[in-house]
Amino acid sequence: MIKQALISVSDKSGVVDFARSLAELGVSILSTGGTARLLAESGLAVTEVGDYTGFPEMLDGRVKTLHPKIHGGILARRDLPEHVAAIDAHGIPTIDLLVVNLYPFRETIARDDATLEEAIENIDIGGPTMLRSAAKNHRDVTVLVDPADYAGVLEEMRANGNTVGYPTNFRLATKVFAHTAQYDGAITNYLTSLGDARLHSERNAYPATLNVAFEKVQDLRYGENPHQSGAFYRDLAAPVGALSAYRQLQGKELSYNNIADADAAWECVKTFDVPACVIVKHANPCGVAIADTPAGAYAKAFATDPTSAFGGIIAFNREVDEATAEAVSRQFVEVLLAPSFTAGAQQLLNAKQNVRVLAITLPAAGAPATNALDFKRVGGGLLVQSADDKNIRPEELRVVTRRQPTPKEMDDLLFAWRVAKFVKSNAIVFCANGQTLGVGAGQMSRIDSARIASIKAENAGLTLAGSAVASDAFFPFRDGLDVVVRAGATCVIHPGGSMRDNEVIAAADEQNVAMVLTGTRHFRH
Ligand code: 93A
Repeated sequence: MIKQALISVSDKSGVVDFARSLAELGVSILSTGGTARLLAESGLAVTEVGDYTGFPEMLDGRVKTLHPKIHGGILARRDLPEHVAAIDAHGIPTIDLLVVNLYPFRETIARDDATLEEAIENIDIGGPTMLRSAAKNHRDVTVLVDPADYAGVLEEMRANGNTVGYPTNFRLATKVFAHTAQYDGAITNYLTSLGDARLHSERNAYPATLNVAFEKVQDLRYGENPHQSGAFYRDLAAPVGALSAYRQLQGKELSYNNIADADAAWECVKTFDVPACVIVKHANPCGVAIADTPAGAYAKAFATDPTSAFGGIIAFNREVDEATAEAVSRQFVEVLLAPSFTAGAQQLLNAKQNVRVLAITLPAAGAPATNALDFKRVGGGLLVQSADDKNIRPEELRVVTRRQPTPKEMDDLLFAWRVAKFVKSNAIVFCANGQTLGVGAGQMSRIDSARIASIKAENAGLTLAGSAVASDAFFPFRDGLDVVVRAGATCVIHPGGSMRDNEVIAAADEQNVAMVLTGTRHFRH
C-alpha cells in the first residue's frame, strides 16, 4: 500500500495534477527543491527532502537525495523482518512510490553551444540512484520515470485501495533500467566523442564506443526466412515521419521482409512534394510515378512493371481515396502505406482483410526525415555513416554536352535521379513524364543494369524513345551509355568523375544526347 511518495522531476509536465491526486488518496509527499516549490505554490502539502532528512541540500544541489533516510526507505524489503527492524531502529519510514525524471542531459548536449561544463552539470546522480533503488525493490515500490504512466498508476491505486500490483511494478521497473541505461549511454557517447577534452575542443562525429537504444515494437513470426527468428525495434531518437511510427489499420501481421520493403517504399515516396506512388519488391522500386492524383500516380507506377508489382509494397505520400483503393485492390498487394485513408477507401480495403494497411505521418516540410545515422551489420562489427539525405540542388548540375537538355528532359532527368537514389547499385533508371519506364537494379556491372532496364521496359510494352536515364554512379566506359542510347534515351544524368568521362561525353555528343553531371553519387547496397 502506498503511503508515502517522493517526487523529484526535471520535466514537470503533469506532475502537479498527479501529486494532487496522490494527496487526495491520502499519500504524503516528499519532494526536492524546485519540484517542492512548484507543488507548494499549487497549494499542496509537501515536505522538502532537506527537512525530512535533517540534512540540507548542498554543493549546488549535487547532494539532495543521497541520504540513508531516502535510500533506506526505498530499498528496505517489506517482507524481511530484519529489514523492517533496521529501518524502524533508525526511524526511517518507507517510500512506496518514486517519481523521478532526470536532468536533461540529452537536451543540453543537443544544443550547438553546450559546453563540457554544462554537460557535466547535467549528469544526474541522485535521480538515477533513486530510480535504481526503487526499480531493484519493485516488489514493494512503484517507480515512475515517464509522465505517460501517471494516469494508469492512479487508476490502479484507486481501484485497489492505494495498491499497485506486481505486474505493473515489474513493467515500470524494467522501463527504469532501460531509461537509465540509455541515459548512461548518451553520456558515454558524448564524452567519448570529445576524445580527451583537454586536447580537443571540437567534437568528433563518432564516439569511441557507441551506445544506441532501441525499444521493441514487436516480435516477428520469423526473420528474413522461416528458419530465422526476428523482431522489430524502434529507434528512440526516430524522426517524425519514420516508418517505425506506423499504425496498422488492418491486415495480417507484418513480416520482417514486409517491414524492410515498406521502409524502402516509404523513404522514397516521402521525398516527393507532388502526389506520388512507389511500388517496391525485394527492397527495390519496380515502379515510381508522380501525377495529379494518387490514383493517377498508381496507374503509372504499376505500368512500369506489372509482373514485378504482383505482391508488392505500395506507398503513397497523399491520402488514399476510394478511387486509389479500388485500383490497388485489383492487384495482389502485400502492404499499403500512406499518411491517411478516407473512410470510403478503408471500407473498400476491409473487403481484403489480408492486405496490411499502414498509416504513417509525413515529416513536416524541411524537417529531417531520415535516421541521423545509418547502420550496417558486418561480421563482428558495425558500419556507421550519416544517412544519404542529399537532394541535388539545381546549381550543382553541370551540362557537359553540346546539346542542352530541353526543360521537359530536365524534369525527366531530375525525376529519374530522385528515383535512382532508392535503387540498389548498380542502378539504371529510364523515365519520362514523371514515370519510371525501366529499372535495372542490383547488378554487379552497370552495363547489365542498363540492359535489364531496357528489357523490362520492352516487356512492359513501354517505349524508351525520348526517355531520360539516371545512373547512380558514373559510366566507367562508353558501352553503358551506348546501351541506353540505343534503347531510345535522349538525355542522361549521372555523377561523372570517371577517368574516361571525356570518352563518355564524346560518345553522348556523337549521338546528340544531352548529359548532366550531378557531382554526387548515390550508391545503395
Ligand atoms: O544533482 S543530483 O545528481 N543530486 C541529487 O542528490 C539529486 N536528487 C534528485 N540530482 C538530483 N536529483 C534530480 O533533481 C532529479 O533526478 C530531478 O531531475 C531533479 C529535480 O530537482 P528539482 O526538484 O530541484 O527541480
